[in-house]
Amino acid sequence: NLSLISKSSLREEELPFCPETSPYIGGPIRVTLPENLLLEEVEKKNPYVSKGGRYKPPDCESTHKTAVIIPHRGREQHLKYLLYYLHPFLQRQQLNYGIYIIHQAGNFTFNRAKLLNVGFKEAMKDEDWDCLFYHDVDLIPEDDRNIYTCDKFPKHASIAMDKFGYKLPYKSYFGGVSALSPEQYMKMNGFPNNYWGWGGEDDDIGIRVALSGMIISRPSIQHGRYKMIKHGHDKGNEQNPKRFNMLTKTRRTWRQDGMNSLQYLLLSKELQPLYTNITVNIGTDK
Ligand code: UD2
Ligand code: MN
Repeated sequence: NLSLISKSSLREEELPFCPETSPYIGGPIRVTLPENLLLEEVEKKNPYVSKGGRYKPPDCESTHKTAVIIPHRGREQHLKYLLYYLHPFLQRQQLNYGIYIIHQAGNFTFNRAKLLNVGFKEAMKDEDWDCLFYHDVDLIPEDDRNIYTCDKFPKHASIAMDKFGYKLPYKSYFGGVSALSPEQYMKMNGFPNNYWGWGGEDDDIGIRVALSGMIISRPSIQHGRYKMIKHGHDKGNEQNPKRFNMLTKTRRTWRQDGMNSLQYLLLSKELQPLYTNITVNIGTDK
């Protein structure tokens, strides 16, 4: 029906921009982990989320387009809780957003930073995102004044985590949740591809920010609060013994290792109800 189509496209054009500060923001969030939570319940609670985990405010035109990139393997329970909190959180901020799970295929050693590079590349194929959040699967934001948009400089959002007593463990710390615009990301050649296993990649990323002439931006310590779901060490993500040595070389390696050297095999891309799942073969340590 033509008249209907033109009517609906007209309606979209007429939507006013969302206000600078969303009226739905409520401040602190009490995070609990309800037992027996089902993904279907999370779906029912988020009727405006469309296939692939995409959302736009229904009543105004958002001025922000944010993709959330989550590195993942074998943490389905954590993912369920994160989606349960993150969808309503982002909707209260009136963002145009999408959630991407970057799933490492196989049992080779995990590589968080390389998965994040894949997430950037694949998400940018879908949409001209103006901000990408790089998000551990087990970190739940505890205050929705922690706005998921980008700053003038790369942002480290998880400044206050329960596991570090709601304090920054050290000044250059960049782990957990961070946010960069595509321009900021490319300026530092993305993240390193060669950190296999646990640790070091977050510090390398922090060093890249400085080496590419930028500084770290952060929310306030009251707003950047996160709860980390308790967990042990994963099989396949053992501590990387090379990390200290590698970190002394970042200055020499960052221009060659990153987005400009990224290689992977995309195995599948599925539009799930609450997220886009990208399964990828990223190879293994040589
Ligand atoms: C810290 C940092 C994290 C990263 C890591 C070192 C915090 C809160 N986070 O996390 O950003 O720098 O140290 O590498 O301090 N993952 C899987 N499956 C696995 C292994 C990892 O999905 O088998 C993903 C998942 O999104 C997880 C993230 O990688 O949250 C980081 O791994 P972690 O949670 O085991 O490490 P953690 O808590 O020490
Ligand atoms: Mn963790």
